[in-house]
Amino acid sequence: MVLLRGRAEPSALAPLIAAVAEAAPFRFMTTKRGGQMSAAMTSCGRCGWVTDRRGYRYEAADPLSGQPWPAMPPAFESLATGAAAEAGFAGFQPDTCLINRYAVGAGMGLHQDADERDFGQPIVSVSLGLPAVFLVGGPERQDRSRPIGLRDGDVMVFGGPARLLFHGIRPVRAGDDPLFGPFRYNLTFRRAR
Ligand code: MD3
Ligand code: FE
Repeated sequence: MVLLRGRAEPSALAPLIAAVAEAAPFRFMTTKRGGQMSAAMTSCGRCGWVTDRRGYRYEAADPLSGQPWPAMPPAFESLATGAAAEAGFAGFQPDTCLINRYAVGAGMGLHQDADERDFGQPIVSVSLGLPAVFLVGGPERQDRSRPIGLRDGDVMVFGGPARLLFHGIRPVRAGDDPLFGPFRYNLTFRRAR
C-alpha cells in the first residue's frame, strides 16, 4: 500500500466528475442483502460497478439508461497509470473508475474488493473534497483495523498482498470544501475484466 499525499489536482478533476455525472448520474445502490448504500455511486470506463439483489458485478451498460458508461477521461487514466507506476505497477491499464460520493454522515463498512478478475492488478484510489478516516484491516474480516486520515488530493495504490485487505470509510464529518462543498468524492481505478 502506497500513499501519495496530494498527488492529484482537485481543480482539474472536479469538472470531469461533473461531466461523468451528467451522463451517468450518482445513484444509491442496493446491497445483496437489500440495504441501501450510504455513498452515492457512478462509473466511467469500459464497464461500471453495479449492485442489486442479484449481487455485485461489472457491466458494460449503465442500468439506469441502458447506455454504455461514459468514457474514462484521459486525465483520469493518466493520473491512475502514473500513480500505479510510481508504486511499482508499471503497465496498469484500468478499464473502469468507480466514483463514490459521500455526503456528511455517509461511510462504507469494512469490505474486500473481490469482484475483479485479476487480483494481481492494483487498485488506485483518489480522495477529493472533505477529509475522511480510512480504515485498513488485514486479510480477514476480524483482523484489527487501523485509521489513516485522507485529505483532498491524496492518492493511494493497493497492490500485491495489500490488494485483498479489508477496508472501509468512517462516516464523513460535516464540513464545506471550497470546490466540492459538503461532499467527499473518491475515485477508484480498477482493472475489472
Ligand atoms: C484497499 N472505497 O470503492 S478507497 C471502494 O474511499 C472503496 O470510497 C473507499 O473501498 C472510498 O471499494 C476506499 C481506498 C481503497 C479502495 C479499494 C481498495 C482501498 C482498497 C481495494 C483493496 C484494498
Ligand atoms: Fe473497497
